[in-house]
Order: sequence, then C-alpha cells, then structure tokens
Amino acid sequence: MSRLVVVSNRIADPRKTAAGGLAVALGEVLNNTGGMWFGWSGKIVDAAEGDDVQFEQAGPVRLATVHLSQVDHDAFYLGYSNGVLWPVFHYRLDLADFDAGYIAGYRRVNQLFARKLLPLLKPDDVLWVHDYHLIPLAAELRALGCQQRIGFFLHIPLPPPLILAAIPGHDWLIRALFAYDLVGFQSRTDLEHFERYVETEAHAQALEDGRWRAFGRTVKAGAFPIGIDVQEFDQLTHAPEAMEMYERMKREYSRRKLLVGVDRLDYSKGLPQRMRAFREFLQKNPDLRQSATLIQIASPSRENVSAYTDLLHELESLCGAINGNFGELDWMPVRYIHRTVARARLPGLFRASRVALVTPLRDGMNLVAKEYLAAQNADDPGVLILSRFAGAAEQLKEALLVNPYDTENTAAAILLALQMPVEERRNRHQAMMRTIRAYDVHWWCDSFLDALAETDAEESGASWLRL
Ligand code: ADQ
Repeated sequence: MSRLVVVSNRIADPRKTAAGGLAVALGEVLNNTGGMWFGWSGKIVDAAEGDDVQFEQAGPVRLATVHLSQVDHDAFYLGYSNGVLWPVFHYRLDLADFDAGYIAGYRRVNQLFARKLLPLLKPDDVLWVHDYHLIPLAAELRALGCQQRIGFFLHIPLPPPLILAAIPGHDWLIRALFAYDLVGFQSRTDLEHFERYVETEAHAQALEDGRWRAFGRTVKAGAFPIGIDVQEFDQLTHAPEAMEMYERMKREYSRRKLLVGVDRLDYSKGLPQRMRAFREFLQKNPDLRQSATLIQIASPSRENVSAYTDLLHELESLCGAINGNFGELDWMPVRYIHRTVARARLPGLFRASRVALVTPLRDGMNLVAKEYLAAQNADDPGVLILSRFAGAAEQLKEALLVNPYDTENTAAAILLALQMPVEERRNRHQAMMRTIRAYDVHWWCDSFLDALAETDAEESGASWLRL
C-alpha cells in the first residue's frame, strides 16, 4: 500500500479529539499507511530565522511543518487566500481585495511548500492536497520534477465561471488544477461550475469518466461530498461531557424550546440574515414569543480581516436590538456567544435543541448540519432548517430548505419547525440519517483515494515550469 501524504495549510494531531472528524478520518488513513501530514506550523517567524522543516511523530504519523515569515503570511494567508479566494469562491466579489501584491506571496508560499516537501517524498507516495490555500501546489511540485500521483480537494464552493473570471489571473488558477491527477469538489453544483469553466474558458476536451484534457495534461474531476464520522459523533454524544451539557440545557430551558446556531463568525454563514428571520418570527408570533430561545454560538475567526470586524459589530447590534425590543425580565430571546464551544460539549447542546438554524449564504458543505442530526434522539428528534445554498442541501432533501435572503420564508420555516409533529420529525430525521451514514467521512476518504488510485499517472512535462 502506498504511503499517503496529506498537505493542508494547517495540520492537526489526529490523536486529539479536539481535532474533529476530518483529522480523525485522515489520521486513520495516515495511521494505516504510516503516512505524513505536511503544512504550516501556525508560527510566524522573522525571515532571517530560516525555513527549516519541523518534525513531530504522532504515533505512526509524521507531522512535518514549516514556519512562515510575516510578509509571506500576510500576503498568502490574509491577502490572497482569505482576502481574494475565500470571498470570491463564496460569491462575494464585493468583499474581495484584489491587491496585486497578494498573488506573488500566494505563489511564494506554494513554492516554499513544494521545495520543502519534495525531498521528503518517496517514489510511490500518494499526495492529497487540501483546499484553496494550495491550488498551485501540484504545479509547483511538478515544476521541480515531482511525478507522484496528486489529488486535490476543495472544501469550499467553486463559483460559476463568470464569477471566477473576475479574479485577475483566474486562468492561471484553473490551469494549475490540471497539474493534479484528481480534483474533488463538495457538490454536483461545484463540479458543474468547473466543467463549464474548463469547457468555455480553457477549451478543455471532455474525455470519458469525468476526465478533462487541456494544457497537455489530463485531470479527473468529481464530486465527493464530505461527511462526518457518525460513530465518533455518536460516542461523543453519549460521553459524560455532552450528557452533562444536555441535562443542564434541558433544566435551564425546561419551559422553552431551544433553537441553536453554531458557526464560525464568517460572512458566508448568513448570521445577520438569520437574526432578522428570528426577529420576524418573534414579530409575527407574539403568542409563541416566550416559548423559544435562540442560542447562537459564533466562534472568533480571522479577526484581523476587516470584513470580519464589520460583521461582528452588525451581529452584536442586531442581537442587542432583538433582546431590547422583545426581551422580558425573565426571558431573553437571543443568547449570543462569541466563543468556541469545546467539541466534546457540542453534541449535548445539539441534542437539547428542537431546531437547528444552518442558514449560510453559501457553504461548501457545512458539517454542523450533519452533526446536529447525528446528535438527535431518534425517537424525538429536532428539526434542521437548512439553507439551499449549503452544499449539504444536495444531500439533505428532508431538511426544511430555505432561502436565507428571504426573511419571511425563513421565519415561516421556524414556525413550522417548532410546531412539527413528532411523527414527521422522526421520518425526516430517519431519512437524513440514512444518507449521513452511507456518505460518512470514511466513505469520503475511501472514495476519493480509490478514484485517485485509478487515475493514470502521467509524465508531468516541463511545461509546468512556465506556470
Ligand atoms: P467551516 O467553514 O469551518 O469549514 P463547517 O463545516 O460548518 O465549516 O464546520 C467545521 C467544523 O467546525 C465542524 O465540526 C463544527 O462542529 C465546528 N465548528 C463550527 N463552528 C463552531 C463553533 N462555534 N464552536 C465549536 N465548533 C465549531 C469548511 C467549509 C465547509 C465544509 C468544511 C469541511 O467552509 O463548507 O463543510 O470545510 O469540508
């Protein structure tokens, strides 16, 4: 069995539960192959301190990391990855900052990764590169002579061709994808965007089995919707920390039904729109007002990017206004918590909540939707209100699907969810759990790696030097 080498911007120690399902699943494959995980250490150092690779052994898994200089970090991470690719890939051209300097830093860090990784590779290694920070990594590796099989998975959405085309150098980005052997997306929609782009903008030739030919190379493209580790989440749900959280929430909110939202504080997650929908619900249903409380957890995220500070203020002021206008001495409609909740406690909060509001404006997949369902009591489950713009909506058809921009429609869904009879809740939950179990994170890992193993390894050719 070939050794697996996972490459991502940040790495996680697969032995730690806090790392979450993705790290656990990747850790399992890495464990089986005695693999390596390569990425940024999370440390910013003085450029003069050098860029040696740091190693750590996590069981059979080798963790290899490099530090970044302040200049590289700012241009690569804050600038191009999170100031250009993240907003545009989430359809937010208005928030993109197309500073010409950023792309050079993005390339520099990808070249650094390639330079540092190449000497660590064995001839029959299989590489799996993750996410938008590292789109050109395979091209940079190929330029240095790397012949190994390389797959890429994009965790965030791929926008339609005309939105993608707004990025200066978009053709360079997509050309870089052809240095991979397999490119995976979260949903059919993202895959279709890729196909339309390469056909119309890159004049790629469609071959059989999802393969595309352009720039002297063939790449296979497919949709591999990411899942959760259902078993691991089930164990977490029944572990003491989650149980204690569940009991506490049930006690504290014994007279109310809980609605829950758990997100990173990010403009893609639709938090202000969600608050407005909840306000609309309170306005329209005065008789139900005191029977519902919304707990919104928004964990701090990328706070040094300015769009995030604006969002923080907007959300704080909306929550304050809702509580001010509708609150009573013994009841606050919204509990807004700007903090990360320990992973071990999340299932308890999910299980105690009658409704989950997962209403992003755009999301690659959204694992919170799946985790919420997995944490429910199958005999008396809660209701998932899910944005049709989350990748998860392609799979979870039995959720109450909403358009998060449509305040009235989302408010109506909240009412429906709170009043839904147990029989209907059970049926919907059962159907969605079948999907979540069939397409769990192990299915995702295996199906991606099987598809990668089936690709024909190709000579990479010197053309990549010109990227
Ligand atoms: P994210 O945008 O981070 O990930 P998501 O899938 O919702 O989004 O969450 C990832 C994990 O973080 C989940 O396990 C969740 O429980 C946890 N999490 C989120 N908010 C939290 C909070 N406030 N406190 C504690 N834990 C929290 C990106 C893409 C998604 C895609 C994932 C995986 O944007 O669309 O689903 O990668 O591919």
